Amino acid sequence: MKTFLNVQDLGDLKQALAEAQEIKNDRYKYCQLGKNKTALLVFFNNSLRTRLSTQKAAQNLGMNVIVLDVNAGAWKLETERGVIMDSDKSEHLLEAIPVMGSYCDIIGIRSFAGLTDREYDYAETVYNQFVKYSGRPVFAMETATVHPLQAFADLITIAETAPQQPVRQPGKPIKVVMTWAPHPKCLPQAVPNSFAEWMVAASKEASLLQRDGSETGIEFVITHPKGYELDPKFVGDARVEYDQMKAFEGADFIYAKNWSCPGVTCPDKYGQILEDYHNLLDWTVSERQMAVTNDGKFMHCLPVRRNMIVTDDVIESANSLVIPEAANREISATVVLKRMLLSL
Ligand code: AN0
Ligand code: CP
Repeated sequence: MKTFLNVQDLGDLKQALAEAQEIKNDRYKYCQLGKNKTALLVFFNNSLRTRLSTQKAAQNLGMNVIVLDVNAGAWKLETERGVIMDSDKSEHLLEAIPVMGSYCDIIGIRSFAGLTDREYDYAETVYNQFVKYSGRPVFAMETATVHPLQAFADLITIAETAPQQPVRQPGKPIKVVMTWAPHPKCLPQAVPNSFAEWMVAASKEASLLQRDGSETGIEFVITHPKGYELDPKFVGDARVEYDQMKAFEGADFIYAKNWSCPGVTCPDKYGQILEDYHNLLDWTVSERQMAVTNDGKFMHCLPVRRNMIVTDDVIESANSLVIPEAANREISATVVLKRMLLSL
């Protein structure tokens, strides 16, 4: 595996889940694979989970790890070609990338969307420059439009929790609902894009998960206020239900996330908040909505703002998966790095 951006990069999901289980059973099984290999993790944005879990994953595989916080001590980088560099940016990414590539074997990139120029963001300009100029395999640690390490960890979490969900009707697929929730800041669409992309791919496999001793598939539903429609490239033919309570009915998993306007149905509003969050606080996930689910589990990628996205009661309940979900980031990253090491 030379790149990791989209679900297709991982290939067969059943196989990927089996590899995740193998790593979970013994996370040091491939501790010789990365000997004398170096992972460089480049952060243009803040992180807690991605930084720690990816570093741990590389160490599980016996790799050396270098972490670079671009905004804390490196030269400020210009990312656009053609500009006269008379601002505070001392170095161009087009020199910095091959230099970084010369010190490592695999590169991870965290570079969020700017949320002003949709075309620039959705072309994955920064990530693709790393692919083109580093000469190394590159994986996304949340780029402008995707966060595949998160989505893979989410799939692992759902797969291992699904067998414990109560069965309402035998043969019924596991119902997974992704809900928009309020937030005071403009956030990227990377997490919901990837979660949708991965759930759509998972729902195409009729027998990916286990429940009640038999194999079952996924029914995926997205709910959000009008205007927050995600890019069809990621949501495909997924069902969108604008009535949040209706979407939650019978759900086995609730996946909450805020995102700013993706600019699909209103291109001039790309990256913006469409309506003051004070008017949309009934979208905050609370016991009121959870009551109509099938004893639904609550998921969020974290960091989460309590009592904006989700109430204290729901995130602290026995049905909250946020901590095991974050722990599975080490597993998803170990599988991805293992695959990349095997392709060197
Ligand atoms: C980021 C986002 O929404 O994309 C990172 C989530 C993993 N969240 C914030 O900036 C709060
Ligand atoms: N979920 C996630 O990627 O968290 P961080 O932003 O803390 O890495």
